Amino acid sequence: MTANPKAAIAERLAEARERTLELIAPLDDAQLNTVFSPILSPLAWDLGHIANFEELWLVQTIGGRESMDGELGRFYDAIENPRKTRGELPILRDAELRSYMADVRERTLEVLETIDIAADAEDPLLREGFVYEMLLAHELQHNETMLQLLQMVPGYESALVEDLLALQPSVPGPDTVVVPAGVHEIGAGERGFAYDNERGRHPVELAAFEIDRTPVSNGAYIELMKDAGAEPPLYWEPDGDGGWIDTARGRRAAIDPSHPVVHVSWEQADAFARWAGKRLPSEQEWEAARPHLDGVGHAWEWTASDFLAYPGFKAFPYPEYSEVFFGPEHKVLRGGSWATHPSVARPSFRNWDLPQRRQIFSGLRCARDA
Ligand code: AVJ
Ligand code: FE
Repeated sequence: MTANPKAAIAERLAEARERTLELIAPLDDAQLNTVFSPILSPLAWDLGHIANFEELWLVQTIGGRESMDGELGRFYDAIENPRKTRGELPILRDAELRSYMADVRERTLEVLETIDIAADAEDPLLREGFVYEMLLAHELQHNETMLQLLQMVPGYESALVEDLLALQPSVPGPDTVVVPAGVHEIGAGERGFAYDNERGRHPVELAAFEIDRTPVSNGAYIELMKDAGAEPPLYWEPDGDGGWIDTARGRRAAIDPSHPVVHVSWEQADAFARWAGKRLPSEQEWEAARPHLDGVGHAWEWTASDFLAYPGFKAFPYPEYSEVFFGPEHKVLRGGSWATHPSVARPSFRNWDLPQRRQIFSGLRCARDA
């Protein structure tokens, strides 16, 4: 790290890009262009979208420059183009894609030299370097989306993925912590980077509750399958011997019963909690209990909460990040997974998805009224 804030930003942008490129290094162009699932984009779309988002915010909006190709933005608009249509779009591919990514980055660094990112900068996009933090978070979040897709790529092997998976904790459970009734401050404070949906920080009164110290393990989930006939997580297949194996990335790997379960839907998570005589925590309970919890950051944890605006919500800097997704159709996930870069997973960070989705690295932890 360096003391010069602009050099520090440039360095972090470079690190995020290195991670992006490391993830795709084992793949050829044909694999980057392949649609593996209707609910995920081809990797080439994520790459072009990462660069186009950067061009839009750091070059056009902040730098006041014209777009390099007026048409491109349309194909990389996530709202206009549902994931299942992204394979047919005339997106950038192969060498053209790589040079667009590099050209945008060159312009980004030129613009960075000309602007004022002081803590009290007049433009809220620049204050405390907000728009750069947003860009970094965006690329790193898309790294996780890419890792979701990479689970579907047969033969994909990466030292980075192996290293991250090797950090999976054992989650012995069920050890619980009681959080007494009281008022808890929920959401991100005024200072520091956060998305609009994490603000404003507000008090929430919670009844006393008990919550597991660790997320649910594979072994515990297997008990639910045996006892209640529950569906397996995504990528699990029978091993032919009454047990289960993990087929993600086309392997046939043993399932470690002590690791947190992932790739379960909200319905599966909710069913587990009820089977265990418990329930899913609300996202407010999760955040209030966060200082006491182990195993955070290895699986996203489904909560009982719908993805809704906090009191006083104001869309910033664009309504398509959060606001258009508010409503009862999306459930909130908290925590972070092995595929989440640690800088993304603040205690106030809110993830969301449709309850039936399992391609995300989603597990759960149980709670109950105390
Ligand atoms: C917060 C993971 C639900 O992928 O839809 C990426 C993150 N938003 N680009 C998503 C996001 C815009 C978002 N999630
Ligand atoms: Fe995006």
